[in-house]
Amino acid sequence: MSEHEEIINRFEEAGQGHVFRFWDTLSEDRREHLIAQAKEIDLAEIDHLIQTLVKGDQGVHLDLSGLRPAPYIALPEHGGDQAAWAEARLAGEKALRAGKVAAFTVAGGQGTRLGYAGPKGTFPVTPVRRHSLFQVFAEKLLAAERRYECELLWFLMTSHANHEDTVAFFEENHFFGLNPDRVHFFRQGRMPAVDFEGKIILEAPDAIAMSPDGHGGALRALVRSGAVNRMELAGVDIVSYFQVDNPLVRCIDPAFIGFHLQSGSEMSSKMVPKAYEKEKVGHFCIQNGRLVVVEYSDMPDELTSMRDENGELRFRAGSIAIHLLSREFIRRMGEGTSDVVLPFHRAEKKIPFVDDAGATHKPEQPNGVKFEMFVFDALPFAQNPIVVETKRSDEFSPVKNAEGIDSPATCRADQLKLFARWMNASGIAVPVDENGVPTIAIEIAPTFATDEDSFAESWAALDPKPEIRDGLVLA
Ligand code: UD2
Repeated sequence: MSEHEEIINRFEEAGQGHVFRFWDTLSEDRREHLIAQAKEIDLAEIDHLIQTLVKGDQGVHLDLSGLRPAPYIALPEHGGDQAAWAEARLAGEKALRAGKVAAFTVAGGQGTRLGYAGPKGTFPVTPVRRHSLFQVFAEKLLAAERRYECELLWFLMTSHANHEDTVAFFEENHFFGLNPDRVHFFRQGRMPAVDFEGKIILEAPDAIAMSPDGHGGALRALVRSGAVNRMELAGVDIVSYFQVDNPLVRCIDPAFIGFHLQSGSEMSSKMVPKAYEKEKVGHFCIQNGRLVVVEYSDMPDELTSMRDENGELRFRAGSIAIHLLSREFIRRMGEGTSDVVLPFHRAEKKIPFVDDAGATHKPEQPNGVKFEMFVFDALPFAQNPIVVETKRSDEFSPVKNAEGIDSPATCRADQLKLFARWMNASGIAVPVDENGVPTIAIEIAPTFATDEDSFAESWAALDPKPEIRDGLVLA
C-alpha cells in the first residue's frame, strides 16, 4: 500500500474519510498539499477531543468548584517586603549574568481584532518613531545584554500564516542590532476544526480547515523544534515568556527571576489587580491545593463581583500573560504523557467550508469548533508555582482592538505617561492634559532607559541636555 493509501485508510477508519472526497479531481501537487496537512493531524487526539469537547459535555461544564483567590507576592508599595524584593533582584541579576535566562515571545495569534494585515509584531506602536512591537522587544533585550553583560537567546513562536513575513521583517531590519544567530523562530502546531457532528471541516477541496493550536501549543512546539535542546546546550535554565501585543512588558525582569529561583518554582506568573470586575484577564485561583488560571469568559459573575472585607475585589489577581518557565518543566509538559498534558479548550467559530460542488462558503453563524491550548493551564502541573505582583502602568498596555480599550490609542497614551513619569522622577516637567497624558509626543528608547532608575542614570550622563519638546526621542 502506498503512503497516500495508508493515510486515507486511517482517516476512513476514524470516520474522517470525507476529507479525501475530492481526491480524484485533484492534481498531483494538490494531493500532496492535502496529504501534508493530514499528516499533521493526530487522529487519536482529535477523536478524544470530539468525544469529550464536541459530543461530551466537558467543554460546557468546567469544574469551578472550591475556587479560592490565589496568594501573591505583593509590591512593596502594597505591603510587600522591600528587602525581599531587593534580594530577589540581586538573585535574578546573578542568573542573568551567568547566562541562565532566555526570552520567548508568542507571536502566532491571528490578530483578527486589531484588523491589521501583517504579523502583529510588525505593528508600529511607539509614539514618535513608530517602531514596531518586535523592535521594542529587541531593544529591551539589547539593553539587558549590555546591563548584565550577557548574550540572550530569543525564541519567537510564529504560525504557519505569519512565519515567513515575520522572519522577513527581522531580516529587512537587520534584526534590530541583535545577533541573528541568537534569534530563533519556530512555527507552532495546528489543529483541524470540526463541525458539531465531529467531522473535520474541509475549507477547499484540497485543504483542511487548520488553525493554530493556541499559545499552550508553545510547550510542545518548543520541544519539537529543538528549542529546548538548544537552551540546554547554551546553559539556559529559565525562559521569560511574554505576548507579542504588550510593548510595556519587562522582557527581562531580575526581581521576578529572583523570586522564581528562590522559591524553586517551575512556573511563575505576574499579576496586576484587576481594574474592574469584567476586565478581560484570567483570574489566579487556588483549586484543590493547586494554582490555576480561570479565564474571564469562564469565571461566574458571582465570583468576579465578590468583594473582601476591605471592599476590594476578592478574585482580583489578574493574569497578564507574563510567565517564567523552567526549561525542564517545558520539556516535561511539551513531551506530554497521559497524566501530564495540557487540556484543550473548545471555541465555537464561523469556519469557511466547502460544499459538495467544491465551492467555499463563509458561514454567518458558528458552524464548528476549534481547539486551543492555553499556556497557563501548565500552572497546576508546576512545582512551587508563584504569582508576583507588578504595576499595571509599568508593565501592561496591550494592543488588541482597533479602537477603544486596549487599542493603539490607549497604548500610546500609556507609553507617554510612563515616559513622563520617569522624567518627572528626575525632576523634568512634561506638560500633561486633564487625564495626565502628555500633550507632547516623547519617546524613550529601551536602549536609553527601561525604568525610572536607568532613566536617571542615562539622563545624568547626557551633556548637553536636550530641550523638552514635541517629538523628542531619547535613544
Ligand atoms: C490573553 C489571556 C488573558 C490575559 C490577556 C492579557 C488567554 C486565553 N487569555 O487574552 O487571560 O492574560 O491575554 O493580554 O490567553 N497566540 C499564539 N498562538 C495562538 C494563539 C495566541 O502565539 O494560537 C499568542 C498571540 O500572538 C498573543 C497571545 O498569544 O501574543 C495572546 O493571544 P490572544 O490575543 O488570543 O489572548 P487574549 O487577548 O484573548
